[in-house]
Amino acid sequence: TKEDVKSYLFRNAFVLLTVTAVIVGTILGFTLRPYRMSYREVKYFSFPGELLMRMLQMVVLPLIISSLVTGMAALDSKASGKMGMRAVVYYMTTTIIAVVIGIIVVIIIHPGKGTKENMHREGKIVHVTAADAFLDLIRNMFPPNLVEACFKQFKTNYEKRSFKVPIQSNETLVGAVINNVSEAMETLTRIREELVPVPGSVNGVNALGLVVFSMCFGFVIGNMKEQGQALREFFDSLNEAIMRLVAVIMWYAPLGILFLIAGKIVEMEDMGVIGGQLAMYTVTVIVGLLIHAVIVLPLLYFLVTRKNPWVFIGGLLQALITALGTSSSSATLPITFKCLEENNGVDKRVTRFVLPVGATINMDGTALYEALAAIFIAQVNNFELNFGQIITISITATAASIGAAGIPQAGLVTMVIVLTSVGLPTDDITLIIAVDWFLDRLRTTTNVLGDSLGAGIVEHLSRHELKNPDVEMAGQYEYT
Ligand code: DAS
Repeated sequence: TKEDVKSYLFRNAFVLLTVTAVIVGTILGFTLRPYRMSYREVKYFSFPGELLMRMLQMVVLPLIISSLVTGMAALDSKASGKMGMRAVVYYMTTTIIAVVIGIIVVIIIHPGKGTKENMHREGKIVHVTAADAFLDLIRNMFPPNLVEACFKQFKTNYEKRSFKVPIQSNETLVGAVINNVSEAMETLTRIREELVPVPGSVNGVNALGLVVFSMCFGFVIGNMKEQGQALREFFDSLNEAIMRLVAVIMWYAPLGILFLIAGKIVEMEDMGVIGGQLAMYTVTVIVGLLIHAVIVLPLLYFLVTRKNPWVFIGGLLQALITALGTSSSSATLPITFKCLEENNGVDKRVTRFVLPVGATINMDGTALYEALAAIFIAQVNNFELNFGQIITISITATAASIGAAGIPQAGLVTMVIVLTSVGLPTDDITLIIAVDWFLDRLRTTTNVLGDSLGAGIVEHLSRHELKNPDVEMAGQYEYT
């Protein structure tokens, strides 16, 4: 009946609006492309998209902190330990499967046939050693200053010298604004390009450190009986308030996504530079990601839960499209929360606990891409990899995906770790930069899918603990 159609449309309004946004954005982008907008015009044009990014980034930090603290506090240590173990096992298994798929497809398709001499290069690469990057990752788990950890942190190269962009850039900006605004903008872009985000960071913020702190803090206040009550209530209510803000942002999201996509299409390079090997490389990455996202992950979900994975994935559509539009799994996190909790009815005790961690460390798409790209670079260098080196690539690709921040093209930065581990030339990353913005969107979508299906799987495996909140969960804490 008409009423049914109406209620169906309303229930699916978000998804419909978002899908429409993608279609309209794509058409708009291609229509405006021939006009060859200047850098500034593109910036103006994609302004609504930039606003969406900023809104999502605005809520993501308090969301990560409040959901992890309440998530940990709501579970007793036995339940949280079990759930944590399951999540870690899921993350490791799926990441390793992703790496193996990446390696198999790149060896079978062999996109790097021929030499690299005729290939196009773009940009410059910052040199980092794997050991330094790894130590930085561990270091970041323990931020010496929590307030500072919430600020943007960048490093020139993984040396001691670390400084915050806002101060530096404002100085440059204020000085230059008087003379010429556009010169200032250029300086700003240049400064940004010379910087490398800290590993494990979200939008340059040390998210990994905050994740570790929030989990420990939540664990402690969960065990504090009456004394912890005020803090538990505070973080619970903070979390609720943030989620309400997210609900408002969701209504704006389709418009933002429309302009993010249209803006990217308008400004992207001409496809002319994408020669034979690069085109084959792109196809190889797409094939690998599709195998992982469309076959392996849904199958795993089905095998564990015996539920239809496609129904679950259908509920995630808005998060997946947001990932595609923003290229950032951390910016997508608020939407992922909404989709999982509201559309798929995943228990909040699970999402609050596993999603922030997943978004920070579990990146299947990135892991697959890191291994695949490294072997591609070996192929264009006619560099024969032995079995030991392939194993080394698998291990470093896994580490690099854990270390990669959930921000656009972070995987490209941590790629250096993989290449240096087997002695491949890091400058050859410039060979794949031309297509990376596009592949980044696809791997980000895969990352978000992996985190979400993981939440579904962990919920299923933890159903016994979840069923009995009075016994298994910290009893003094009323969960809402
Ligand atoms: N784009 C990143 C993400 O948010 C990771 C990457 O660059 O691979 O998932």
